[in-house]
Amino acid sequence: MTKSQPALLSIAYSKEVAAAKQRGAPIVALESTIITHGMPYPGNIQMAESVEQIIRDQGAVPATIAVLHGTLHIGLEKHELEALAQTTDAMKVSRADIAFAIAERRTGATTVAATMIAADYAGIKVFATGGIGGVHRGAEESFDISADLTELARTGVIVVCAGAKAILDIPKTLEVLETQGVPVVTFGSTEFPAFWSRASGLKSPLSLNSPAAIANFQTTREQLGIAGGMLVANPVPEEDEISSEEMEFYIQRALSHAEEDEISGKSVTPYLLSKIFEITEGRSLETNIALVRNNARLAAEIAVALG
Ligand code: PSU
Ligand code: MN
Repeated sequence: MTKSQPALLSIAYSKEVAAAKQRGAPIVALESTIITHGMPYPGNIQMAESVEQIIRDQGAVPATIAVLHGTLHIGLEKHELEALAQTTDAMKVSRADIAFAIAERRTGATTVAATMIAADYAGIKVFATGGIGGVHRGAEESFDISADLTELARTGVIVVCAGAKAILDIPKTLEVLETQGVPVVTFGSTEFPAFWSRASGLKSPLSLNSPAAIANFQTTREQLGIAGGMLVANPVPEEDEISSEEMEFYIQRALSHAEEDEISGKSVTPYLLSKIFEITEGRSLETNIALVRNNARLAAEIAVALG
């Protein structure tokens, strides 16, 4: 066995993704941490299934990515997706530990960073999610900066999100992305969106108005030999948003709970999301599902435009 062929690496493509790869059809990657750690059951499975269908309706093929009992899955069969949505002990895996989950035969839900790694491995160029990880508020003390940001700098996948959550420090998140050379392109607006809200008060570094223009921009970067991904921010539809003033009130409450409960590290994002879900009596989840669906549509259009 040569050094470049690890003994245990086992990968499974779903039937649909394998067929799409064979005929060169556009594919959109989807993450799984949003399913296991981002939303409660059964809202999570409803979201995951409807998002996959939206991608099919646009003429692309969905590839939900996860590690199931040590096998890296690129695309999940329906029963696998359903089982994952009800798993309560999946690891949340990023660049640091996706290989650990495979080597130790564990089940791991992939974050944005780990999903990008798997998508790139499978030759998938576009990925849809809700929000990315970023620089947390108080990062000057905690050093809590998501590995999603450095992954965007190194791995050539277009990530479509609804901006960064206001539970993060959005100005610092944009600064780190700029330092890392990651283009941040807001679709159809000059303002960078804040996940549940269309407004963040911050100007987007770049803006484009069509999926074809986004595809063309990434292709041009590749032609220049610039490695790395691109962050596309797609504002939540107006009818689904929660205003930033209202959100700030909920976020402050969630943050003070997190401080009281001494939450740190990987648990911070899932904890804050579930607190906000409780505080808003489920409304934040409805907005979350609506924006992921909106992102899936745009990601599929970009994948189709890439050809
Ligand atoms: N944002 C969401 N829902 C999520 C996440 C982010 O709206 O579920 C997940 C994503 O998988 C993202 C991860 O990659 O949280 C970031 O976690 P961390 O901050 O620990 O890097
Ligand atoms: Mn973190």
